[in-house]
Parts: sequence; C-alpha cells; structure tokens
Amino acid sequence: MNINEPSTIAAIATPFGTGGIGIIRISGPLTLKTVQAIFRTKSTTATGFPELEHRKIYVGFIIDPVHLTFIDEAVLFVMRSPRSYTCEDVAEIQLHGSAVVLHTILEIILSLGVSLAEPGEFTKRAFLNGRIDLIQAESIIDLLQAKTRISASLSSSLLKGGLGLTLERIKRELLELLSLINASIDFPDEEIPVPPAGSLIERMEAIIETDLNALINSYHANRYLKEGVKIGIAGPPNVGKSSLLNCLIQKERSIVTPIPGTTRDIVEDSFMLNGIPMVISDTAGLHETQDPVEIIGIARARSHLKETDVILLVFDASKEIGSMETQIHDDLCQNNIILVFNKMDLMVPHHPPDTRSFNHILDTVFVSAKYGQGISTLKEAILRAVHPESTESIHPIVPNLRQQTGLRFIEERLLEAKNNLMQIHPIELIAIDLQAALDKIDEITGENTPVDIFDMIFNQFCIGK
Ligand SMILES: Nc1nc2c(ncn2[C@@H]2O[C@H](COP(=O)(O)OP(=O)(O)O)[C@@H](O)[C@H]2O)c(=O)[nH]1
Ligand SMILES: [Mg+2]
Repeated sequence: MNINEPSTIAAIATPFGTGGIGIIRISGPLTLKTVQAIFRTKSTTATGFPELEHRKIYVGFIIDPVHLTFIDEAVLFVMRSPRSYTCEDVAEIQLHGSAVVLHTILEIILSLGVSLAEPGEFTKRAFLNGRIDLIQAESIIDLLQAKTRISASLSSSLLKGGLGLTLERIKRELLELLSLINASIDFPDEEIPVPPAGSLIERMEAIIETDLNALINSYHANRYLKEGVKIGIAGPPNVGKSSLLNCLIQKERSIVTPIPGTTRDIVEDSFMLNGIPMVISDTAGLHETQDPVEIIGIARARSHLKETDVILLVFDASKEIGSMETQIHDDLCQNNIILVFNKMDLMVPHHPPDTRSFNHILDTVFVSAKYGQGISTLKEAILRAVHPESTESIHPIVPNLRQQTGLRFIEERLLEAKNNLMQIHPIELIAIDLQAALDKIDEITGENTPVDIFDMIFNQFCIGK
C-alpha cells in the first residue's frame, strides 16, 4: 500500500444512545469496496453488486461478510470523490438506531482495513482537501454547539466564507504594499523610487479602519449572541434580589422569603432581550455575617460578580442610603453597575434615595419586582450597558477568540508599520511588520497554521463529524 495514500475512516455519526435511526459514515479510498462487501439489495448477489453511483440512495440490508448472515436493514447513500463532504468517496449507512447494531456493523467495517475516525477527522479532510478553509471548519464547530437560533445563523454565515473573503482582500492589498516596498529594497540601484510614505500610510489606515475595526468590534456582539450577556444581581439581604430575578425570567426560580439570607448559592437562569440571550444570576446578600454557609455564599457571590458583563446592584428604595450601601458599592469596585432601587411601591413619595455617593454607575432605575413596575426601563438600561450596536445591525462576519486575537495582532503590526513610516524609519522595518501581518492572515485561514493550533481546533469536534 502506498504510505501516502490516505487511510479510509469510519465512525458512528449520530449521538450515542438509542435513536430512531443511526448513521455510520465512511470516507476514503476503500469506501466503495467496503460497502460492496457488507451491503446487499434484494436484487444483488454477492458477486454481482452494481457500480455504486454518485448521490444515489440504495435500500437493502447489511450482512456479515464472513458468515453471510443478515444483520440489519439499511439505507445507503453514496457520494463519489471529489463531490462529497471530505472530497473523498463517502458512504453514509442509515441503520436502526440501536447501539448494539451500530457497533456490530462498525466493527465489521473496521475489520475490513478501515480505521476508526478521530474527532473531527471528516471535517479535517474537507479542510486538507481544500473544500473549506479553517474559518469555515471552526464555524462548523460553532454551528454544532450553537445554543440559540441567531447564533446558529451567524455560524452559517461564517460557513459561507465571509470572513475568509475579507481576509483575502486584506491579504491582496498587503501583498501589493509589500511588493512596492520590497522592490525599493531589492533594487536600490535601479532607482525604483520608494513609494511616497503618505500613500502607504493612507492605504494601511484604510485596511485598519474599514475592515479590521469592524471585524474586531463585531467579536463582542458575537460573544453575547453565542454565550449570552452575563448579568449578576448583587446587593444586601432582603432587598428583593431573588424577586427581581424571578420577575425578569418570568418564573419562580429563586426562593423568595422575608427572611434575610435565604439565597446562599448562585442561582442562574436565562431570558431573551431583543433577541440576545441574557444569563442572569442571583447571589447571596452581601453583608457581615457569622453564618459559615452564608460566608461561603458571599465569597462565591463576590468572585462570580467579577466575571459578569453587567451588575444589577439592588437596594431597597424605601430605606435611606447608609454606609452599608456605599460600602457594598465601593467593594464591588467595578464599572459595569446599574443601580436598581427595588420596592418602589413602598417608597415615600417625594423622598427618593440620595444616590450622590455612587459615582461609578451606568444608570439608576426604580422598580418593583413584586408588582412588575419599572421592568421595561430596567431592560432598556441593560441593553444600553452592553454595547448598543449589538442590538442593531449585526456584522455578518464575526470571528471567534482565536480569530479575534489574530486580527488584533494584524492591527498592531499595521499600526506599528504606519508609525515607523511616519517617523521615517528604514523601509526594511516596515516590510517586517507587513510580513508578520500577512503570516497571521495565513494562520487564521489555515493556509499556514501551526500543528498544535490545528489539532486544538479539530479536537473540539465530536467523532463522526
Ligand atoms: N413591597 C415589595 N416587597 C418586595 C418587592 N420585592 C421583593 N419584596 C419582598 O421582599 C422580601 C425579600 O425578597 P427577596 O427577593 O427574597 O430578597 P433577597 O433576599 O434580596 O433575595 C420578600 O418578602 C419579598 O416579597 C417589591 O418590589 N415590593
Ligand atoms: Mg434572595
């Protein structure tokens, strides 16, 4: 066997457990031979199996090729190279979704010289055979893991190659800039004039401002859509934090009692706001206590609140603001706080609480969690706090963290090159930065990606994809 010839791989492509149907997927040069050894239709005999046609569905059954015994009914779907997911010959066999049947047949397939596919190996082959770029491979992971419809549709738009096309355009422009610069380095005697710095600077600025910035900024909106905006509820005991959570999610999720210290662990739930998922958590009331369970709860609350995108700091609107309130605010020491005065129904008319001592807050709202008052104002404040643009038009091409880090690197290199040009540094220095930016583009798209990054990406897949 030619050692360069790719192996043939197979895996169960449907989730583990019992299902209506289960699918085994095979890809590689031995696919058709393997299928011919185990699959029969009513009209075929062991010797006279017809040529398997591209994109044709066959109905029949699987046999054990050694004992020639019947194993299960099956539907076979064949895609011939290169017009398949992996660009290789691919067969998908639909069977009854019993784990025993699927494993028995998989074992038979593996006994015919086929190897078990690694996680993501089908998609890896699609990438290695040039059918998709690395960004598209990553968007397939996102799509498989998408928790919301909007995040699934974003992954699909990435899958169509939008980001790859933009990077291709940036790459062409950078290559042109680099060749202008290199020409003046390589042939100094030919009197090829160094391109005027002004025009080079302008072109670099255009790349940064029109393409890179939009992509980089779209990352936050995308993260919110994929993972949800993290909202933490904080405040002293008994001000109505749990009531507020229940009111926002419209469920009796967190226990509400008049007894202070009821909530000890972190209670988390979610709701949608303008199509954006919000993951909201209720925490233990912040105050001095000797109760060992509450002490743990408060420590948890504090560390959890550090990781949130927005904090709803809740106080009782019917009470005076005292040193405890300002102390809690100062201890949080975060700049993403919305001050929420709850129990506005009990508030003494014309005597609103004095909020002058709170200086790092985004907004102040008055609500009554018990009677549902002021909740829409609070929702508006939350949306304002998490980047207004994320609620409006969403950039169609939004990168993940790996791509985002890469884009930032490219931006830094271009800014560096631009500064060097402005300070009339040697042109060689500028070439180095442009080359580094170009290399990073190749790393993002997968044209030239270090093996470890590559493995890390494909290891996120499930087996059979
Ligand atoms: N009048 C009034 N009572 C409320 C309001 N919100 C909560 N409460 C009451 O305040 C008490 C404490 O509420 P809870 O949500 O458990 O507060 P937490 O300790 O901050 O979680 C309960 O008896 C609630 O019914 C409100 O807006 N108005
Ligand atoms: Mg509570």
